[in-house]
Amino acid sequence: MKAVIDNGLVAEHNAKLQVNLQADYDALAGILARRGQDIEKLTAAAQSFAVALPSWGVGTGGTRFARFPGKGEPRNVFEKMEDCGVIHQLTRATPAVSLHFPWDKTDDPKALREIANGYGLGFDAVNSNTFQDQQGQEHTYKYGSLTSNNAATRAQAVAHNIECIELGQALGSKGLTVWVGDGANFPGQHNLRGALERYLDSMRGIYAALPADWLMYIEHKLFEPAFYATTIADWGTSFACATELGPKAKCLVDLGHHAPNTNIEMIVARLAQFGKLGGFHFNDSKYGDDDLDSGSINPFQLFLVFNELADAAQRDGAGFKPSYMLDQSHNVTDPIESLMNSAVEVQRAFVQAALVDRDALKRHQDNNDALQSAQALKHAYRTDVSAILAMARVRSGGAADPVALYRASGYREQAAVNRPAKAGASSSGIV
Ligand code: LRH
Ligand code: MN
Ligand code: MN
Repeated sequence: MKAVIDNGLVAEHNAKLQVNLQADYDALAGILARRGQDIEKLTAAAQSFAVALPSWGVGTGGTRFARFPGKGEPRNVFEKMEDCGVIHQLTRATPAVSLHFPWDKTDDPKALREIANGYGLGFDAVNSNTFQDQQGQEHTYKYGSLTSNNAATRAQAVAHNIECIELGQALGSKGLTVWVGDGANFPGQHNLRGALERYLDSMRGIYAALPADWLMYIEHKLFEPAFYATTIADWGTSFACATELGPKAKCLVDLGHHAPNTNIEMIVARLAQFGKLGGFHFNDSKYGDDDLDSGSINPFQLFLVFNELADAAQRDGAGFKPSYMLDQSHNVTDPIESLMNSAVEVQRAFVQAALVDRDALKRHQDNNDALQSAQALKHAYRTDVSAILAMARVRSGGAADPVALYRASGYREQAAVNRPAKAGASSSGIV
């Protein structure tokens, strides 16, 4: 694997932290042993954990109001791979990238695949984009794409999704995520049932083009840009459509796409129960689709989601493999730092959920002991597993403290020199 940051620096950094890390790790090993848990198993599990990076997350995102570009932002998909390479090199938890077309479109997918592979990166699901008009496009999406009442607009949106599948195939991707912002801003603007019928009709066309070993992920979102009625607003609609389309269609849960206080872990449990949980876009939020860093606002919710995932994995075995992806927008932090931290926070929730004593929990539930049931979860959640995460990284060749090493490496300062800003450029494609 090609090292973006000098491996000598990584070794030096880890050596400096080694004594303290080992002491913390040994102390935690003792605490866990008293609970009958083997730290080595947990560390191995942490090493096997992976969450994909959003290509659009390595540039500053911006809001509807402004974008304040950072220094040394990637200017094309190849530079995005380099930044993703740093994140994976230091965290060893992000071995895949989720691309977004046409933002990441390249004439040379072979070269992109080779460069990404060189950094130890593969490709998770590719994302289509029919929520913006693209240059030179014949029909506008102003009034909808896959749900448009204009047949030619729908055909154009279907063709774009099929092109995404073809691009993804050339890159070794195995899934297509379809999110549409289609909907209405006014009661009566469109026929609620008619819009969903047109959506399904369009999606059938895309589904028919899916290769045998591909999945299609339907991503729901409560609102925005449609503020009255979004066509695929909730998991119920997503589930109904995935069921209608067939076994290769599954539901994707973006944590930020729900009303505040929604019980997202229950949605996860429901989708898993009926075999339709396809994957995640991890992020965090306080109010809406805030796209804040994973675990930055409500880490307990993230843990509870992983608690359901651990339960589903226990019930359903190796066949249960939802796709884990980050989907965040970074406005006030260095995107590389945010993505490293977020990957570690998601990995933390995964390890904490693995700590839950499932037999004890079952016993408490069977005894209707609500207090002890809740404590069984809290006990796992309150355990500081930082030493496990750091040891997993070090053993896999990453950094004990990724953000500290990244800052010390001077990568961003060098990127600022190598990648002079283009006036008006938008690295994510979000304008
Ligand atoms: C929509 C969304 C979807 C898009 C991404 C840029 O809010 O979550 O996943 O593809 O943001
Ligand atoms: Mn998303
Ligand atoms: Mn979103």
